[in-house]
Amino acid sequence: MQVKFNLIAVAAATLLAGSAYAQDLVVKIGHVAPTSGSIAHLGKDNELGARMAIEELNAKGVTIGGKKARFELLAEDDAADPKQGTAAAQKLVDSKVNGVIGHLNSGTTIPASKIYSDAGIPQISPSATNPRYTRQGYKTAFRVVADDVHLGGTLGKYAVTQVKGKSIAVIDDRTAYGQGVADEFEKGVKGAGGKIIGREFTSDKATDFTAILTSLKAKKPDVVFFGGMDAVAGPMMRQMKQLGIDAKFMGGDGICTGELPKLAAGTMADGQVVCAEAGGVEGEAKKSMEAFYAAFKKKNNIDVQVYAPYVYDAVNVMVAAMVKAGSAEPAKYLPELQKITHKGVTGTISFDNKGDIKNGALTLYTYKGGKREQIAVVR
Ligand code: ABU
Repeated sequence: MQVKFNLIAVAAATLLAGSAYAQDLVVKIGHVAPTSGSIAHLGKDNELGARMAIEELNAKGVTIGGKKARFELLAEDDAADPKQGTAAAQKLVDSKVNGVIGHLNSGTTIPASKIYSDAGIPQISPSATNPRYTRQGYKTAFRVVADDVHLGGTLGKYAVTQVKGKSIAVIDDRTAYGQGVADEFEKGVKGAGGKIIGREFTSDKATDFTAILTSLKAKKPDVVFFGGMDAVAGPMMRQMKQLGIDAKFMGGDGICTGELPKLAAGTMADGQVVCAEAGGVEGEAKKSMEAFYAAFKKKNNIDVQVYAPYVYDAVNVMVAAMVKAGSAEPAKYLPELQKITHKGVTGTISFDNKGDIKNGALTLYTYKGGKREQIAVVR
């Protein structure tokens, strides 16, 4: 009788142990970026930042509402294409993700944001800078970087007051990001009393810029600003050199990457490029950013391109809101995300009522010896 009782007790304990495991809370975090195509190196940078955050959270153990959380990353490739972006968003909604980090590009983030908003799923973009993203009235849309009004405006003023550009040319790639940041740059130049001597455009897939560069060359620019990504900026710089255009080259965060010198293939002079990352830290706070760069390199054997630390922070701020809410259900943790203050590796993150980061910073960079070199952090 006693033996039978013991067997029942063991079976019950085994079942209980099994059910305790079954009661672990599975939290699905979606991530979307272009991991194929010409800016796949940037998409992979973002995805690796998300993977680092997820692995660390699972290793340290996080409790949400009394349950041990197990985080899963559902990573999608949108190839920087708006149609693929909305398809990826719908796939994540159908998979019942608890939240989404992404997308990388403004041109994919903006159309995808309606899908997440309709499904009530919080979305944090770590890199899309077009202001429209957070100005559509969607309560689910957040971003952890400054926007193009701040970015383009600051660079425009800098081109006139610091670079001392007297005849400034502007080119954009006609994407939501490229055209938007170039428009803001123009406003910044004019606001500082500078002169735009020409405006041309290309596309995010173009490889030959001879016609537009030849047209601008005739106007003798001393600064060329490009609104677009590094994959186009690099070849553009090579062709500027071939055509003998001796001008400073400026751009936003899309060109401000570790890959730009390689893409420019030895045609970039020291100090020729001035660009800005839409975030940044200074003083004591730099230590955590530097520690992230080192940990990223150690883990992945490659350097950060630009936005991996912002993705890492975006995952962590979303999870911090879930912990505060005691729930990973979107409707329950969304109010906590709206009022959160989170100390991340990219600085302190809290959001205004549009979902934009409060007190966003910019970091101005140049390149020397093929390496990014910080000029200043500005707010
Ligand atoms: N912010 C630069 C790259 C992403 C984008 O806004 O399209």
